[in-house]
Amino acid sequence: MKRVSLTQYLVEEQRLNNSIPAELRLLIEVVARACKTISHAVGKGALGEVLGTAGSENVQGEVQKKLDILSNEILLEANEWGGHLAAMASEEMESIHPIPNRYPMGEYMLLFDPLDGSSNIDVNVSIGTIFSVLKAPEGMGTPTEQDFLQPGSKQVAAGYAVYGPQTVLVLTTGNGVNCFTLDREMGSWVLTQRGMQIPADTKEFAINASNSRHWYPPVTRYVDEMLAGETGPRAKNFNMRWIASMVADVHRILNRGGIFMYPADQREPDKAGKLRLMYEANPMSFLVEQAGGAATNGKQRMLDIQPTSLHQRVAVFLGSKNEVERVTSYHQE
Ligand code: AHM
Ligand code: MG
Repeated sequence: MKRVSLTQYLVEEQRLNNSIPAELRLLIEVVARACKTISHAVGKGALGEVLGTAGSENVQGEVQKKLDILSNEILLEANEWGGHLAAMASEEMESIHPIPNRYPMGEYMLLFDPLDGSSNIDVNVSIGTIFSVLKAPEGMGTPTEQDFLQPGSKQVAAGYAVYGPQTVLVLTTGNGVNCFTLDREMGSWVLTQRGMQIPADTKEFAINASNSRHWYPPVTRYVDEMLAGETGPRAKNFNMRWIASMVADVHRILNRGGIFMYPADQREPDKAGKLRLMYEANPMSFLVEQAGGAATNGKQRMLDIQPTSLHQRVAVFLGSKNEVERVTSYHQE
């Protein structure tokens, strides 16, 4: 089989569809290279003295793991010098990170969750990096948080890496979804799946069921109906999977379908869910839509939401189209 590298894919995609200008290609290659470095650090585990907590908290009040901080630094350093970016933002940093003056400023803005699935780091379960790329608004001066607050439909690229039994990179630039596998001996990303598609129907769902007593009625109804199985209103049996790393759950769904949910619940009525809109829900929703699936917050299309702050949270329903539409319609009834 002829191997197509990430670079070759990006160059040919630009030639065919004019969708990946040189600066965006550089950006994607730099992010992919950083993911390679993170994958290497993750793979060392205890031998690299990278496990455990760092003794600090991020802006969301969550304990930071050593690898959270290391991954954040790897992505920042990799992306500062190339001249392709105006600013970055991350789950692990309260405010945005403008490109230092000593480097030229580019027209893109990069957001990331450097290491998603933090609770799985120390137990050797798949974790990953999620990223989202926006364009700087026309005429932007010194970048501010406000410049990042664009709806997900404005993303020009999005992707994630999974650090699991294999390290993979899943990418969209708005023209379908492709998967690259890291060849660990060669150190290169090789195209292994073209045009990933999520089937519209599924028998698999993912939700943290330990929160069920706090759910709002539409979510309870939807999950109860699935749990009722063959003799219930859905007249079929469903299976449940929950990895607690969004990257790994979404990767399963892109490969064989399913629905992933992280709803808002009644514990803290003011909190719109757990996951973050700008660097978790939006990039994943872009990928899912590009693969023929759907993504909402229960009420509206995820990618249409106008963000109001960098770290805002959002309820998430994404995956197989017919299931996402069903649970969204329950919220409207
Ligand atoms: P993180 O960004 O701090 O790792 O949190 C996000 C993760 C998601 O990957 C995952 O879907 C969810 O949190 C798991 O939540 P729970 O702890 O309720 O299982
Ligand atoms: Mg995360």
